Amino acid sequence: MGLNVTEKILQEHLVAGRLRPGEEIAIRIDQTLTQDATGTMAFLQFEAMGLDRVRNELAVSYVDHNTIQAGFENADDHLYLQSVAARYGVLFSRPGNGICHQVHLERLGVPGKTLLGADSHTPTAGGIGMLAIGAGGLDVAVAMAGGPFYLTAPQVIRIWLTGRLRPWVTAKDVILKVLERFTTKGNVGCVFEYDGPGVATLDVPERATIANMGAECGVTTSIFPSDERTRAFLHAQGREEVWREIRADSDAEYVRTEAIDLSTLEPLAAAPHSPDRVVPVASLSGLPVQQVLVGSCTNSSYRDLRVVAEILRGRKVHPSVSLGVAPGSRQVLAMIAADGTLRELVEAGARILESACGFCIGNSLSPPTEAVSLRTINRNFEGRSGTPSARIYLVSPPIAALAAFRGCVTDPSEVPDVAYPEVREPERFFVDDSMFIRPPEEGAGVAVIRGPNIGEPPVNAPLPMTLSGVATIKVGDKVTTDHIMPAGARLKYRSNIPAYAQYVFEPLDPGFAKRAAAYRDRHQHNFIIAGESYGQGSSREHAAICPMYLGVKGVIAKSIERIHAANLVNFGIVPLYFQDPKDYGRIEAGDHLRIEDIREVLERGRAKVRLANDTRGEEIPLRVELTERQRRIVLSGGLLNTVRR
Ligand code: MIC
Ligand code: SF4
Repeated sequence: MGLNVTEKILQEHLVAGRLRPGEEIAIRIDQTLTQDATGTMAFLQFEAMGLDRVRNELAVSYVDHNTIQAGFENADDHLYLQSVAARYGVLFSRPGNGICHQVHLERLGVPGKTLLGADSHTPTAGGIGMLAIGAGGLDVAVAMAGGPFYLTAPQVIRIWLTGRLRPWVTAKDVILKVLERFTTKGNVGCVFEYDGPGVATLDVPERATIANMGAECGVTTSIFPSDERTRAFLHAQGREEVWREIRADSDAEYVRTEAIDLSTLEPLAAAPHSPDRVVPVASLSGLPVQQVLVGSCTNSSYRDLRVVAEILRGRKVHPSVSLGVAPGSRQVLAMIAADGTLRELVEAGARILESACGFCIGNSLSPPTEAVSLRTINRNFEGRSGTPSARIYLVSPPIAALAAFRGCVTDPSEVPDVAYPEVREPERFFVDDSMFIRPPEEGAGVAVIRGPNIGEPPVNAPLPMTLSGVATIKVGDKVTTDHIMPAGARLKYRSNIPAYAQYVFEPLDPGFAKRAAAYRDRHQHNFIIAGESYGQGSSREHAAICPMYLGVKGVIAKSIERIHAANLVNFGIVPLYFQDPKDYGRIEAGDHLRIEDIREVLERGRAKVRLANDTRGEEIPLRVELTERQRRIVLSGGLLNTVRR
């Protein structure tokens, strides 16, 4: 039987298990990436493992998230990251070099290799045929230590592309179409593999946009074949030597095929407050817009910015709109500066922003109260922009550009006088790797700099015999890690768990942290009760570490997203599932809950456990979905405890 691209790469990297969908496998990780918001914790954990040097092929530490530096905290993190990179043999990408995913695609990604990144959008590198997976920082620390990465052998879904995109329709609309069909939930354990004659019509930056935002569906990763266009991209980046062809065999099998005819797509938008609330742009036509932001790891390539500049050439940003543009990397910035694109943007009235995540993570440019903001980013969760009442729509760069000068959402059919710009892929990208700092051959003598913001990774005690405490919070469906552990203004506490833990569930229940800490101090365990698809979105393991710090011992949910479930295990919190989703209605916040024999259940590998709701005098059956390895981790109170041993 032939293999698909995903299976080929997994096969080459398999160190344990069998490639049968649903079974746990372990793979060797070639490259790792971390960014500053997840990286400080990942490196503190790496240090706790007591090794002298990273052991994987290439470890890169990017600084791109917390570049606002209001207060000393971010700058302290950067110094720590730079020094710890030199100490342990990690390539350091300085602030200003760009957003990790964009830069990795340009300068370091290699078709056919594996990449594990402490960021949910790591699959961006699937645009060049790399098997790139997002994970929590601790899993990445283990990979840097040379350990394998454990995952469920995926169900590979083929997305079969035919036709060619029409003018005004872009890669963003392809992935929005995918989101419309698959939604943000129910795709755990799947991989999207793109194939078909339409693939060759898309260049690498377009493929990267599609692979990037597959993260919103919750899939393990998305991947494109590595073909002649991949080769052309790598050639233009001056690194054709890393190219190799990787295609699915003609008799490869997939669990399912979903076809998309590119030529039938229209411009789409994701409406507030979820990336899967997909509507045609035409249906929003005329909606007044106060802010337009172009950037993020989804849409900040040279092509994306060129399209915006061409549409705006000779036009001015509408007086009621504030337009911001953030080039995804220093390479993109240098290129738009050299060819006049930057000047066109400035002449139109754009605010030029740093090559970093910036507004995408809500650390700046929050829109006004109740404003409509059109953004080319990937997530529009409520409040993520920093303005809870704002309505964020996710759109493509050309749709953003039209709104910027018109002042309202505009379907291209309404402006026949505006020509759709044809942008050619550059034959040569601007290449200058001087913003990467290479580690010295020998790091033992390098001092690691720890400012007052750099804490210790918290340790957890082994799982108690009995869990007994309170349903401290009950939340609904699709609660994201932005709800659990807000970023934006709170992001600067990422290296300081006691400080950051004060904000757990802040957007949903600002009293949660105090309540949970009080129960913890009275030796009560905290439980979180959740609906479907709990922990969507980012990979931030702080959404597990900080609850752990507050004494959360169990999450009882209808379903939990992949990265978050792994993070809970890594920090010794037991993920449990309602056997009957209707039982969700049999627990209310404040109920007293008890699981008598949790240790025994895990030790014996049992798949079921009974939860006593003492407040109501009822018993609720729950499912345990942990592998043998995960049971051991939870029993010992988290991965760091087992790794140390
Ligand atoms: C995000 O887009 O939510 C982030 C910020 O990049 C996160 C990582 C983090 O929380 O640091 C992600 O996507 O994993
Ligand atoms: Fe940065 Fe936004 Fe991409 Fe996350 S989604 S890596 S915050 S640009």
